[in-house]
Amino acid sequence: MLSTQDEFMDRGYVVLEQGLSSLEMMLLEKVSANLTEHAERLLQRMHSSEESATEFYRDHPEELIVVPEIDNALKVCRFEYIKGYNRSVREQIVPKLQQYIKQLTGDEFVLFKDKCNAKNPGGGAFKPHQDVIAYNHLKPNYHITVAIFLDESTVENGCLYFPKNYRDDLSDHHFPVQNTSGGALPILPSYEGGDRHGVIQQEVVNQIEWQAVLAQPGDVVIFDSYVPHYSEKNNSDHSRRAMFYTFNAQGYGDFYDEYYGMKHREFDHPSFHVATPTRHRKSKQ
Ligand SMILES: O=C(O)CCC(=O)C(=O)O
Repeated sequence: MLSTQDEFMDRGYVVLEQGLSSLEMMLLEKVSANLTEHAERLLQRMHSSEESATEFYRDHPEELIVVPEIDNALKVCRFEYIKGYNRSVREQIVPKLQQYIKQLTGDEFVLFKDKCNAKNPGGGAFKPHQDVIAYNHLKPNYHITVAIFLDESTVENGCLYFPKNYRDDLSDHHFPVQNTSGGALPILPSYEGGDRHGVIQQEVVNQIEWQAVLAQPGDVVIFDSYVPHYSEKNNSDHSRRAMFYTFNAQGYGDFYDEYYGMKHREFDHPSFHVATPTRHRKSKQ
């Protein structure tokens, strides 16, 4: 049987059941409730002033970033910049996640970005993608994300799907690789531009054996930025909220402020909307 570290290196992800305690989950529930309320107020404000998100964020570089659902400008699809906004996350949650990553990789990692996906009923399908495509404009070429589920994540409400082992499935191909601190990892062919920007090409998706990764509140899924993943729409009556904290190796430097500086200045940049069900200016919706 593989150790957790070997499983992570082999497959690109691991699940830590109940990786966060009930106290930590209570804290995150509180953060999520406060920030969701704030995010809803921001969407109302942009809607009633008819100010575009691009204009709003250019003028408010310290604000929580909110992205609405593709078919409803007032419904929060996700919010971001959680550490920038919330001290308890910064001081209590981020250090714990850093410890987990150190146990897996032996290295120190720093926070690169963070977000909470609301995954409302009827919304929120994410097409198969590699996260690294969205980060390629910045120096670190390897990232590790810790996904924390605030709600039970089921097939019905749109859980994540990961490959059993995509590198084995695709071993007959010679896709370009990037040399990273996690090894030589492939960049899979994806569509460029438009609404499918960053979505892995269908013939490659079809060659991968996918599995649903179910999770309870408090479970933690840790995955690198090369492992392909997707999720379906939420077909239940309740939201499936999950937070995603993405880190890069400290040796590359700390990019959190640069990443969110760019996001506040260039809200519509296609790199920030890879394979997501979100509304932005270049979307046809
Ligand atoms: O929240 C989800 O269902 C999927 C999230 C995801 O794949 C992403 O944000 O890259």
